[in-house]
Amino acid sequence: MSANTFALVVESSAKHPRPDQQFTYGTAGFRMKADLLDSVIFRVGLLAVLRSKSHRGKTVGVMITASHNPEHDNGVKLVEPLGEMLAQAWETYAMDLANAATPDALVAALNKIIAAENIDLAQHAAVVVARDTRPSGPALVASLVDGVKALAGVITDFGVMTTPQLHYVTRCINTKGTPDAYGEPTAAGYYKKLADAYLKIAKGRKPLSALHVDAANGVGAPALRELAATIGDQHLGVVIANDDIATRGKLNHNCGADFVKISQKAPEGIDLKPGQRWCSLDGDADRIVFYYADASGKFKLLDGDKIATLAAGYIMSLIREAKATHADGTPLKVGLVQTAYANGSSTAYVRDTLKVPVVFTPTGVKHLHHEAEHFDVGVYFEANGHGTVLFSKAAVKAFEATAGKSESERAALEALRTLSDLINQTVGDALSDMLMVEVVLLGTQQTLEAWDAGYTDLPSRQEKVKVQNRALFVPIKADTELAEPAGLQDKINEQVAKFRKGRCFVRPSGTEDIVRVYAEAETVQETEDLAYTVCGIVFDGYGGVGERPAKFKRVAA
Ligand code: 16G
Ligand code: MG
Repeated sequence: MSANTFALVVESSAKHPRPDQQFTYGTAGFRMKADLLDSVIFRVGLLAVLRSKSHRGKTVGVMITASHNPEHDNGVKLVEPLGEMLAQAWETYAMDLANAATPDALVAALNKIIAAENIDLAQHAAVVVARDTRPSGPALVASLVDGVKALAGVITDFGVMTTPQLHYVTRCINTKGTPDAYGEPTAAGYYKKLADAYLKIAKGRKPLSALHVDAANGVGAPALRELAATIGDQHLGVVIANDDIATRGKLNHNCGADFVKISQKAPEGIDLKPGQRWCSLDGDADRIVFYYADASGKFKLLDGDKIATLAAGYIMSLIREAKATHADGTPLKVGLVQTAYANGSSTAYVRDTLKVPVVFTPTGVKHLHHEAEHFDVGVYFEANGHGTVLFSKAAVKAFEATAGKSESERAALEALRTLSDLINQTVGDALSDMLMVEVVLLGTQQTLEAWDAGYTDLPSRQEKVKVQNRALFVPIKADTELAEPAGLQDKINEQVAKFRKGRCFVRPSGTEDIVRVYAEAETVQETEDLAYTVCGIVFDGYGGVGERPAKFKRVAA
């Protein structure tokens, strides 16, 4: 293609100059300080048009968010037509475009994608975009619009939405009018779909006590308010805390799912009383964790692992009750997908008590999602609270085709059908997961304490170490070990062997310029010792930068 075809691209890209910076499409897309993102997002607009054309004009989604990260960060990720994360090969294209240093290089990168993917430039292209509540969002949407228009794509701006809502509308648009129609492609359609499914199960049941929701001062606050209004307060009592999206600096600040999970304490400024039920969303409402204070006032966390076991246990019991099988009588395959961050106790509970097979993948939703698709009912959750339950076409068919011989069989089948509507099939969704948990607890009239009693978490600890070059750390075996730097894994193993129930791994973050250290052991003290010892080993021997945190331990040579 001649440079002429791209005259508008070259002209527009001059308005979005590229800073001298290397950009990486990581675990969750491009993510960094918002003021570095203008050129990247313009170029993501170009890429989104090409992706749509390569899907023969199907609509591609773009979400502008930095999730649980600080308010001054922002980010962007692309969503495939059925709501999945961007295909891996296209991540490379995204980086080629973002890092092209001159107009000529940009045109060359575009031509390379067009040739490799055999794209017909005359093909129509459609893109939808939404953003979270970050102040930098509107300007970045404008950059994206410029990019989409520079390649003559059509763009629809859905304004402020949660990340899962953007995934939902993308799938709805592309399935509208087909047998796989997913719903109305609007925010209202999303609330109605969830509310209808929830009410089918909740109506006629004794409501639980109010659920207090920390909305991280983000988009989850207005979204939950809409959802709760659509459901009606006689069937779901929610009390929303941290719902200030107007005041700068509050988003995710000392609150939200990530803060609660990492610091293992309640958000600051809330009054957590024994007997209350609490949960926290993250800044774009695709993660959720629950918690409560026990009788002595001690903070107790119910993280993604606990949600996964609750869901898997409940769905297994429904399948048994419904006697649902494939048409040929073979049982439905239920499985659970976890990452290295899953608490060891949860894995043991799933395998030994629930008797559900467990599969491990590297960190990052796309890996878990993909693996969960191999089951009829694939439950996947990261410990951080991101996850969902996927139902295969065959499973949905089984729920529909099975007649049900008794009242209880029919009720279980109806519950399974409803769950497949209630649970977001595109991506982990805090609001959908919240309703899923409520439905399970309603069905069994369980308190958070009773839910928590299934198994006891081993103490765990997550730490960060700032290093010169995190790319030197090469994880293998689903992030549980390091292939490089040479020798480091042996040193970690040597430490782990000293602790009862010790487990520890180091991996480079895909979203921040650090490496992460995870440790668990029999006691809190041992867990901290193990974590800080390994942090010290990494910092001292493998390029630690900045001030050495005093808590990091030194190992005698
Ligand atoms: C992103 C991922 C999440 C992963 C986390 C790891 C999505 C939607 N989210 O938040 O799955 O756990 O990154 O972050 O893909 P890290 O690489 O910085 O530890
Ligand atoms: Mg998030």
